[in-house]
Amino acid sequence: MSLTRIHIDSERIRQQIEALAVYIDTSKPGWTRRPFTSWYEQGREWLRQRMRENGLSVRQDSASNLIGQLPGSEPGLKPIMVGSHTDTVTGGGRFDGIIGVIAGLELARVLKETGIILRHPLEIVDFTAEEPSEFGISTIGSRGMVNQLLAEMLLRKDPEGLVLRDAIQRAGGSPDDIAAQARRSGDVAFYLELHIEQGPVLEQTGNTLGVVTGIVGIHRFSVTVEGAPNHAGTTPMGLRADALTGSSELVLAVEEIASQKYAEPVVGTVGRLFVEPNASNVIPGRVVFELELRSLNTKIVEQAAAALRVRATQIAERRGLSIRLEPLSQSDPIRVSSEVQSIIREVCSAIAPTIELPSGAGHDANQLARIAPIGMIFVPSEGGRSHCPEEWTPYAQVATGIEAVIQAVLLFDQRWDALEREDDSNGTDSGS
Ligand code: HGY
Ligand code: MN
Ligand code: MN
Repeated sequence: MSLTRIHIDSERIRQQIEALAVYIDTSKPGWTRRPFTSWYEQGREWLRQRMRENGLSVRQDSASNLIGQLPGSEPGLKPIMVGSHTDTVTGGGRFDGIIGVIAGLELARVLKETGIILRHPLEIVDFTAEEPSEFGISTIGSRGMVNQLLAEMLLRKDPEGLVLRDAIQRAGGSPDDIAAQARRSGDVAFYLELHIEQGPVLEQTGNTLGVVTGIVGIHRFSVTVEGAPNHAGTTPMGLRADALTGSSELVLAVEEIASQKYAEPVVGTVGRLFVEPNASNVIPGRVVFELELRSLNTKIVEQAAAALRVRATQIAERRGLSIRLEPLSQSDPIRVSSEVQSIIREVCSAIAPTIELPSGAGHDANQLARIAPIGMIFVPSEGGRSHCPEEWTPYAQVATGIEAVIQAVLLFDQRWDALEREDDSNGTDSGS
């Protein structure tokens, strides 16, 4: 495919990423901008101004997603949506999610400067709270947009007692309207997200762009292990019901079970754990931790989760503990349709060395796939690192990814009707 190239100034990209990167909680390591915090709101105010400067009209929807809009030349068409998230994990980096939103700003800037008017309306979205939040739920804004933010979830509290629905209200949403205002299947013509790979494949294969073929589903659980708190000095080893050693055995079981051979890869992680009473001379009486399992195939995740439940029962019986695994949140794996992949591949391979690959990270695209065809484009992560201060992508590679997004939107805008007839629409894969 011959493309009229669009030059994206990597210096401007650097300035925008670095400008947003100042709105962080400097008491935490790396770049930390947790959702529903003052730093997050300051970052969103910066984003509102950039959206307006680039000719977008700005609003927030009922789930508090920040949306910049442009009308299309054929208003009857549904919008093309480009977005991602600007919240980070604690101790995260400057690129995860952020470059997908910056790509949307650049697209709006190019349209404004060239005078190109797309056939479809355009929406640039900063989805609220994509990362696992203090409420135990990730992709809060995109779940809300597609009516997957259930009543039970809205009533969840964070450790300080803040209720999620109130957090959404404070952030500019209107939780009571989420269900009524949710987007339904067909309300969005196409969703495209630029993201860092957060893994090693692009770098190790010498590619600059990745055409995402699928996105893992994530099942997260809260595990509560209860034993008997007791004196660390006077309680003989054989008479203990130690909640932490029992938890440690189960954490190692997550690693063991996820490392077994399955038809498709599985990963399992425990990244967050609380010990009570957390004192050096008290045998831990209670431990609460969060565990997550991921795969492109739901049935395999369910198989691994079932094996973990069996192991938890065995550990509980042997150690005189009670162990509860409670579902926290779940996202379905996504297969990107072959038609979407081929258009993205056509664009990317005309711009830079390109490879197809699945995403081991979850994204807002997992939720948007419930109502629209989705596509994702990756750029490399240096050393495959992410969710840490070492997260790094050369600005020139970010600029290449942004050009790929802009070129892909221009192409989808022209070819969309053919795509709409496409039977092979992507769907959530329930692990067939
Ligand atoms: O956890 C994830 O996969 C994503 O970075 N939120
Ligand atoms: Mn992330
Ligand atoms: Mn992300």
